[in-house]
Amino acid sequence: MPKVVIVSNRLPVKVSFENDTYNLSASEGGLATGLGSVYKQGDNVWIGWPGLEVTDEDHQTDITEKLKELSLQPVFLTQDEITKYYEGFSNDVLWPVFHYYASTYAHYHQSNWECYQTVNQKFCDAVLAVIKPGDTIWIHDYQLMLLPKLIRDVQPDISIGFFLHIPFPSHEMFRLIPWRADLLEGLLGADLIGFHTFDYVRHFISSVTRLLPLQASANVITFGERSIVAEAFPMGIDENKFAQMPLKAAVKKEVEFITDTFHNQKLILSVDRLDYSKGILQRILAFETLLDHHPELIGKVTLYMIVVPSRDQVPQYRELRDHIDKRVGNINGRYRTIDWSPIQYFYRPFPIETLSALYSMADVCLVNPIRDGMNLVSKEYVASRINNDGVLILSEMAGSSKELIDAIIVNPNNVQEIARAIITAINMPLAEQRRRMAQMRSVVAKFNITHWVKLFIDRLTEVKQMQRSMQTRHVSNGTRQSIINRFAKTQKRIIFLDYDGTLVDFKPVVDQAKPDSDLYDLIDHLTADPANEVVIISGRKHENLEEWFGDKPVNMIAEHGAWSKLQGKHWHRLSGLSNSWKQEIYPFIETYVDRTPGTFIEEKTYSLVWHYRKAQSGLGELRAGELMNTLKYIVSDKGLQLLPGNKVVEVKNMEINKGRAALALTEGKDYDFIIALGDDYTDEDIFRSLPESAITIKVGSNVSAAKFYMRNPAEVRDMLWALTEASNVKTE
Ligand code: GDG
Repeated sequence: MPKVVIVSNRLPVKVSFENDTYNLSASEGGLATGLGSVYKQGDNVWIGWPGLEVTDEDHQTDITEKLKELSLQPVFLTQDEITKYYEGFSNDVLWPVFHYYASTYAHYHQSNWECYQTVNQKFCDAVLAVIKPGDTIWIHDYQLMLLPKLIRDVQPDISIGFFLHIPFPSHEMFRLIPWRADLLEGLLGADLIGFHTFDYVRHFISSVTRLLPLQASANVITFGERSIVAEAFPMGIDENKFAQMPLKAAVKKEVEFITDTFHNQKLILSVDRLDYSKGILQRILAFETLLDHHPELIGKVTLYMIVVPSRDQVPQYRELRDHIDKRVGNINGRYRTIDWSPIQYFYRPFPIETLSALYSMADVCLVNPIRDGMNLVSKEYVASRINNDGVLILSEMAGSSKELIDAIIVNPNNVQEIARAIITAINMPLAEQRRRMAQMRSVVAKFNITHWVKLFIDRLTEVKQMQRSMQTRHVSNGTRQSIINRFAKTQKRIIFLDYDGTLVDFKPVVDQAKPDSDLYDLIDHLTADPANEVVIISGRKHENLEEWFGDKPVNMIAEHGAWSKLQGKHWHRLSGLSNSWKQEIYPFIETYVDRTPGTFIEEKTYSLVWHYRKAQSGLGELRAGELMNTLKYIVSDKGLQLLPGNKVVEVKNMEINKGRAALALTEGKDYDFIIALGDDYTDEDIFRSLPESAITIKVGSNVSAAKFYMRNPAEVRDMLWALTEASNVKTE
């Protein structure tokens, strides 16, 4: 039975050591709850660090055994590894860079990077020790970015998913990291890479295509033989748990106590881990601004601020804590009255019951991170509002702001705006609160943690199936041999060969893609067999094909079918076509040439082509999209067709079509072997028009109507050479 292995830096468990014995208790985080339905089943397991250093081997064995009962498996780390891999690299490079704090907080030390590699390898060893072919691995977060590739190198077919819980920054930020390519390659070991928002997906794909020699089509990255999907999976919470908590006696008791303490006051709640990305200082400043400008609120509003200790051995975090202490002290000192303090500040964790009581009764929840991958606190507040009242103020920099659009959305750097949002929130009419909260509650209820887990796992299965179906369609040795056998048995064959991208690789300059001597040799061998009729079918100009293949015994179809030349005859132009439209369209395309350095127009008899291969990466694609949009309307009533190609946009007469041209050559002839190879959008017409018995092969991994696919021109040539050998045997 195949199993699922979850891997994260920390195991969802608290381990404490008392009276020479280890006590374990499960930690109740949202992720642990959501994944509970996965890792507690059958042989499934969750691998990670138990959260403390254990050097004694007997103790390690003891912990391992106890964890096993909980379906958990430890990776033990030394203090040195924790300092370098976790604090030094994960939290001192990846965390600040991914939260846009590169210049203030990132420190790039080679030894920390080396340790990050070593520890990722340690996790890899632990995973490899338990997995079998057919299993699924789901890796979590930025501490383990190298792990997908490390596993893939040993288990090439295994199914691997990766989810990043923090933002993926713009390429401009990400590229600052000295080891950026290794990190991307590490992630690309996965089959499915998940992020909280679509923006992070975009940033990731643009980093991949700019920093690595790889291409992506929409959200699919082609990496060697694998198609890797990057997608947004906004993480949810255990909504039901938060909706049920306020009904519990313990929580009701807490609510009573808090109500007694803060009666007649508007309570503003904030809950965060201590971190510079959470906007804690900005929040205090906004609250101070509020009191400065609205003295009528003195004594009537309280900021209840919970900060959960985190990483406070690290100097930057200690500094932040000191700063918070000081500012809170200042404000409380300035405004405090005998029975009121403006800020109730707690630097410690609270039991979930207290948290729930606060969520369920706070008039306002203020969530204003400077950057936050998702932010679960905002969703927990919403889920706890079972009466549909209360107001959420939410930073536009939190991933959750993409879903909780009925919150009051603020820019966390705009202290004045936050202060104004607090005023709006405390004065918001109940009906308005209910309208907004009901909307947000339905979003949080639907996209809960169970939904998130299911969506991710289902998509991972789909991606794997897609990869496998590509693999079965790949012309492997077996398929190749059966094509050759069929070829050898036949007497009247026609072979359609597209040129660019099929017989030769794409070159930066159009005219550089001239045939080489190996290709000429190959054509000579193919045409030496009288049973073979070879057709070069291309979008190139007929002058081009004539220059290259004019003296070869081949048929030629140029400009996608506008021109054709049968072996030994003259070039013939498709009749009844007009190209007067070119005068009108040319100036449109020319404006794109003027605006986009490195691009040019190629003019053919019945088409105009805008080439952008040498344009700045990204800009060319952007302009191509614009150009397509502009031309879409202009061409529709002119009988023209728009073709997006490999770094080109082409406009041509609709009547011209490679499929029709191919059909014209095959119709009424009794070929017993038809094969067509092509890489382009336009070759799809050939694949579709040929009879069912034809062998159609797409070069490249995009979706295609072809029956099979090959990876590149080298594979194509290899197979054609094999065919010539088969026919040599026959003609001897
Ligand atoms: C990372 C990303 C992303 C807080 N105080 C107490 C307490 N908590 C719980 C909350 C919430 C969790 O901690 C905090 O989650 P966040 O999402 O707000 O933030 P990070 O810890 O930074 O998490 C973040 C997340 O990963 C998931 O992908 O959303 O963007 O940075 O669940 O309830 N729980 C208890 N007492 C407390 O005092 N019991």
